[in-house]
Amino acid sequence: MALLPILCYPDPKLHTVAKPVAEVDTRIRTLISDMLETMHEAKGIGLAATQVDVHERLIVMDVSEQHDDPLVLINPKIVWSSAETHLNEEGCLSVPGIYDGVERFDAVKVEAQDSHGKLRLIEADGLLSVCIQHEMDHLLGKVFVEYLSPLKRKRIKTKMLKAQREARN
Ligand code: K1U
Ligand code: ZN
Repeated sequence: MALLPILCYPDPKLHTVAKPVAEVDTRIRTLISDMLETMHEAKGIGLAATQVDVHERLIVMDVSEQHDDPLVLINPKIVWSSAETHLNEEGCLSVPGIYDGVERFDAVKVEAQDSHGKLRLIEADGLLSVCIQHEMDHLLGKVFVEYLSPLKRKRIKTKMLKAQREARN
Protein backbone atom coordinates (compact mmCIF):
# COMPACT_ATOMS: atom_id res chain seq x y z
CA MET A 1 0.00 0.00 0.00
CA ALA A 2 1.14 3.56 -0.66
CA LEU A 3 0.11 7.09 0.15
CA LEU A 4 -0.59 9.05 -3.03
CA PRO A 5 -0.07 12.82 -3.44
CA ILE A 6 -3.40 14.72 -3.64
CA LEU A 7 -3.69 17.48 -6.27
CA CYS A 8 -4.49 20.89 -4.78
CA TYR A 9 -6.83 23.53 -6.21
CA PRO A 10 -6.27 25.44 -8.52
CA ASP A 11 -4.18 22.72 -10.24
CA PRO A 12 -5.58 22.58 -13.82
CA LYS A 13 -5.30 18.76 -13.77
CA LEU A 14 -8.33 18.76 -11.39
CA HIS A 15 -10.40 19.83 -14.41
CA THR A 16 -9.60 16.72 -16.46
CA VAL A 17 -12.63 14.64 -17.47
CA ALA A 18 -12.04 11.00 -16.43
CA LYS A 19 -12.37 8.09 -18.88
CA PRO A 20 -14.20 4.84 -18.04
CA VAL A 21 -12.20 2.07 -16.32
CA ALA A 22 -11.80 -0.51 -19.09
CA GLU A 23 -11.05 -3.52 -16.86
CA VAL A 24 -11.12 -4.11 -13.10
CA ASP A 25 -7.69 -5.75 -12.88
CA THR A 26 -4.73 -5.88 -10.46
CA ARG A 27 -3.67 -2.33 -11.38
CA ILE A 28 -7.13 -0.99 -10.45
CA ARG A 29 -7.27 -3.04 -7.23
CA THR A 30 -3.84 -1.68 -6.18
CA LEU A 31 -5.05 1.85 -6.98
CA ILE A 32 -8.18 1.22 -4.84
CA SER A 33 -6.10 0.16 -1.78
CA ASP A 34 -3.74 3.11 -2.23
CA MET A 35 -6.67 5.54 -2.55
CA LEU A 36 -8.39 4.11 0.55
CA GLU A 37 -5.16 4.43 2.55
CA THR A 38 -4.65 8.00 1.25
CA MET A 39 -8.27 8.99 2.05
CA HIS A 40 -8.16 7.56 5.60
CA GLU A 41 -4.77 9.13 6.32
CA ALA A 42 -6.07 12.53 5.14
CA LYS A 43 -9.21 12.07 7.34
CA GLY A 44 -11.51 12.33 4.35
CA ILE A 45 -14.78 10.52 3.69
CA GLY A 46 -14.24 10.27 -0.06
CA LEU A 47 -11.59 10.48 -2.78
CA ALA A 48 -11.87 10.49 -6.57
CA ALA A 49 -9.09 9.09 -8.81
CA THR A 50 -8.89 12.57 -10.42
CA GLN A 51 -7.57 13.94 -7.11
CA VAL A 52 -4.57 11.58 -7.26
CA ASP A 53 -3.94 12.45 -10.92
CA VAL A 54 -5.46 9.25 -12.34
CA HIS A 55 -8.12 10.19 -14.88
CA GLU A 56 -10.33 7.10 -14.77
CA ARG A 57 -13.87 6.80 -13.37
CA LEU A 58 -13.16 5.44 -9.89
CA ILE A 59 -14.12 6.75 -6.45
CA VAL A 60 -13.63 5.45 -2.91
CA MET A 61 -15.65 6.51 0.14
CA ASP A 62 -16.12 5.67 3.81
CA VAL A 63 -18.78 7.61 5.70
CA SER A 64 -18.88 5.14 8.63
CA GLU A 65 -18.21 6.38 12.19
CA GLN A 66 -15.47 3.78 12.74
CA HIS A 67 -13.87 4.32 9.28
CA ASP A 68 -14.24 0.61 8.64
CA ASP A 69 -16.88 0.41 5.90
CA PRO A 70 -15.25 1.36 2.58
CA LEU A 71 -17.31 1.72 -0.58
CA VAL A 72 -15.75 1.57 -4.05
CA LEU A 73 -17.58 2.82 -7.14
CA ILE A 74 -16.15 2.07 -10.58
CA ASN A 75 -17.75 3.69 -13.65
CA PRO A 76 -20.55 5.17 -11.49
CA LYS A 77 -23.75 6.44 -13.15
CA ILE A 78 -26.62 8.25 -11.38
CA VAL A 79 -29.79 6.46 -12.51
CA TRP A 80 -32.25 8.29 -10.21
CA SER A 81 -32.19 11.47 -8.14
CA SER A 82 -34.78 12.82 -5.69
CA ALA A 83 -36.87 15.87 -6.54
CA GLU A 84 -35.82 17.41 -3.20
CA THR A 85 -32.50 19.17 -2.80
CA HIS A 86 -30.69 20.66 0.20
CA LEU A 87 -27.83 23.01 0.89
CA ASN A 88 -25.05 20.98 2.56
CA GLU A 89 -21.74 22.12 4.02
CA GLU A 90 -18.91 20.53 1.98
CA GLY A 91 -15.16 20.29 2.25
CA CYS A 92 -12.57 18.88 -0.15
CA LEU A 93 -9.16 17.31 0.37
CA SER A 94 -8.03 19.23 -2.75
CA VAL A 95 -9.12 22.55 -1.20
CA PRO A 96 -7.90 22.16 2.40
CA GLY A 97 -9.45 24.39 5.07
CA ILE A 98 -12.35 25.63 2.90
CA TYR A 99 -15.96 24.69 3.72
CA ASP A 100 -19.08 26.08 2.07
CA GLY A 101 -22.65 25.23 1.14
CA VAL A 102 -23.57 23.38 -2.07
CA GLU A 103 -27.08 22.41 -3.21
CA ARG A 104 -27.34 18.64 -3.81
CA PHE A 105 -30.07 16.05 -4.39
CA ASP A 106 -31.23 14.60 -1.05
CA ALA A 107 -31.03 11.04 -2.38
CA VAL A 108 -29.56 9.27 -5.41
CA LYS A 109 -29.44 5.77 -6.88
CA VAL A 110 -26.15 4.91 -8.54
CA GLU A 111 -25.18 2.01 -10.74
CA ALA A 112 -21.50 1.12 -10.49
CA GLN A 113 -19.07 -1.80 -10.59
CA ASP A 114 -17.46 -2.92 -7.33
CA SER A 115 -13.81 -3.93 -6.83
CA HIS A 116 -14.61 -7.35 -8.39
CA GLY A 117 -16.11 -5.73 -11.49
CA LYS A 118 -19.64 -6.76 -10.44
CA LEU A 119 -22.44 -4.30 -11.32
CA ARG A 120 -24.27 -3.00 -8.21
CA LEU A 121 -27.11 -0.58 -7.45
CA ILE A 122 -26.39 1.74 -4.51
CA GLU A 123 -29.24 3.68 -2.88
CA ALA A 124 -27.85 6.65 -0.97
CA ASP A 125 -29.18 9.46 1.18
CA GLY A 126 -27.69 11.75 3.85
CA LEU A 127 -23.91 12.21 3.91
CA LEU A 128 -23.31 9.29 1.52
CA SER A 129 -25.54 10.91 -1.13
CA VAL A 130 -23.73 14.26 -0.77
CA CYS A 131 -20.34 12.54 -0.91
CA ILE A 132 -21.22 10.52 -4.04
CA GLN A 133 -22.37 13.67 -5.87
CA HIS A 134 -19.22 15.56 -4.77
CA GLU A 135 -16.91 12.73 -5.92
CA MET A 136 -18.76 12.21 -9.22
CA ASP A 137 -18.25 15.93 -9.92
CA HIS A 138 -14.48 15.36 -9.52
CA LEU A 139 -14.66 12.72 -12.28
CA LEU A 140 -16.20 15.38 -14.54
CA GLY A 141 -13.37 17.77 -13.68
CA LYS A 142 -15.54 19.88 -11.37
CA VAL A 143 -14.41 21.09 -7.93
CA PHE A 144 -17.09 22.17 -5.38
CA VAL A 145 -15.80 25.77 -5.28
CA GLU A 146 -17.15 26.14 -8.84
CA TYR A 147 -20.65 26.27 -7.30
CA LEU A 148 -19.65 29.35 -5.28
CA SER A 149 -19.71 32.99 -6.40
CA PRO A 150 -16.85 34.26 -8.63
CA LEU A 151 -15.72 36.52 -5.76
CA LYS A 152 -15.55 33.64 -3.23
CA ARG A 153 -13.77 31.48 -5.82
CA LYS A 154 -11.20 34.21 -6.50
CA ARG A 155 -10.50 34.60 -2.76
CA ILE A 156 -10.13 30.83 -2.34
CA LYS A 157 -7.75 30.64 -5.33
CA THR A 158 -5.59 33.44 -3.90
CA LYS A 159 -5.55 31.77 -0.45
CA MET A 160 -4.60 28.36 -1.89
CA LEU A 161 -1.79 29.78 -4.09
CA LYS A 162 -0.38 31.71 -1.09
CA ALA A 163 -0.47 28.56 1.10
CA GLN A 164 1.25 26.53 -1.66
CA ARG A 165 3.97 29.23 -2.07
CA GLU A 166 4.58 29.28 1.68
CA ALA A 167 4.73 25.46 1.86
CA ARG A 168 7.47 25.48 -0.82
CA ASN A 169 9.64 28.05 1.07
O1 K1U B 1 -13.48 14.71 -2.34
C1 K1U B 1 -12.88 14.98 -1.32
O2 K1U B 1 -11.99 15.79 -1.34
C2 K1U B 1 -13.27 14.34 -0.02
C3 K1U B 1 -14.25 15.16 0.78
C4 K1U B 1 -15.62 14.57 0.61
C5 K1U B 1 -16.77 15.37 1.11
C6 K1U B 1 -16.82 15.90 2.39
C7 K1U B 1 -17.93 16.60 2.82
C8 K1U B 1 -18.97 16.78 1.97
C9 K1U B 1 -18.91 16.29 0.69
C10 K1U B 1 -17.81 15.58 0.27
C11 K1U B 1 -13.81 15.11 2.24
O3 K1U B 1 -13.78 14.11 2.84
S1 K1U B 1 -13.30 16.56 2.94
C12 K1U B 1 -13.06 16.15 4.64
C13 K1U B 1 -14.18 16.68 5.38
O4 K1U B 1 -14.34 17.86 5.35
C14 K1U B 1 -15.17 15.88 6.10
C15 K1U B 1 -14.81 14.75 6.79
C16 K1U B 1 -15.78 14.04 7.47
C17 K1U B 1 -17.10 14.45 7.47
C18 K1U B 1 -17.46 15.59 6.77
C19 K1U B 1 -16.47 16.32 6.12
ZN1 ZN C 1 -13.32 16.91 -3.22
